[in-house]
Amino acid sequence: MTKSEATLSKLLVESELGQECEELLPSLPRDRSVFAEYLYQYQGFWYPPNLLEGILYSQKHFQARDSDIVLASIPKSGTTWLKSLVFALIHRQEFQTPLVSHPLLDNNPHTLVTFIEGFHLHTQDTSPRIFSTHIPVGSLPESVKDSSCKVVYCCRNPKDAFVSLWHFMKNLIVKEMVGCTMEEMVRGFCRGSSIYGPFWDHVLEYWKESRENPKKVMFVMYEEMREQPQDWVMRIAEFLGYSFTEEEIENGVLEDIIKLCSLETLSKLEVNEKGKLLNGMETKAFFRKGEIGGWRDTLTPLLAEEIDKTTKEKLIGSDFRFFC
Ligand code: PAP
Repeated sequence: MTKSEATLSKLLVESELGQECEELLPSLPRDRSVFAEYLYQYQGFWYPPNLLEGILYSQKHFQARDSDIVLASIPKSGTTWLKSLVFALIHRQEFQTPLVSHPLLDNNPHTLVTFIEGFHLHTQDTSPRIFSTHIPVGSLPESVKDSSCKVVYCCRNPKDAFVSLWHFMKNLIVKEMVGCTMEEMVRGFCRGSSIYGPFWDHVLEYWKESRENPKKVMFVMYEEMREQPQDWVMRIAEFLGYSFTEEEIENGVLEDIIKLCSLETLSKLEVNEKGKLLNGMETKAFFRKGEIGGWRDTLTPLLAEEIDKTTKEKLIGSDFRFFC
């Protein structure tokens, strides 16, 4: 077993499960998967055991504060980028020369923002606290729903998100993936049995929540942010109560933040080229092409059609449309 096999395996499967999770697992539907030996279905969504453990723990113990910021997404929809942008915009007074000296130059965005499902591993005493999560809206800890904390949800079109996940898993050489064909993984993705899946339910539930509760949940699209980053970062800042002033914009503060957080800048930093997260994952796995419609290089027309078919079915009755 190579080092990266060992570490991912550790992240997804082998961490010691608490008693509650051990007792719950046998009662849950399970499905063979490439992400772990089995994914388990809990409250309508699919997880490897140790992420389920983290979700159960956070549902019980996570205490949101009114000032907290929660960045939510389903994997591979722009999490790393959103984390860096929000961290930089919230802390822009403290770090006024972001292109010269800034925590994001020496730390991967995932280490600066605490993952709710893993929050028992970290503490964070700054205010506001910034958290991230992939937990579906219906399974968020009650305190997130009950407090006045703000949630920003980032979505991406399903084909690019799938392809990004495929490359991520391949890069980490997941033991279980050896021999797994893309057809099998597309099939699992479309029937919902994918990490934090069903993808579409995840997106649609946050979309609905953002419509019903727009002061609480802001819904952004990766593709729209790629096309108009200035506009969207300003909107996110306003939503969070940290609007940019005209003076800041004239002085290039917004522009510098966007440059600092760009794929081009972040992916070339040593910490992101050669670093590792605490769980052993290589930071370079989080940066690839960041394209809109890049799925064409990886998916055959037939597989793309399969995903499109599921998208069409899932969107029946909804006013939501993916960017492409
Ligand atoms: P995560 O959910 O595991 O944290 P996430 O960051 O959501 O992953 O997704 C990674 C994708 O975001 C990659 O897309 P790709 O595979 O299609 O290339 C990655 O390249 C892209 N990405 C990472 N950082 C940035 C950034 N700063 N700006 C734009 N895209 C980015």
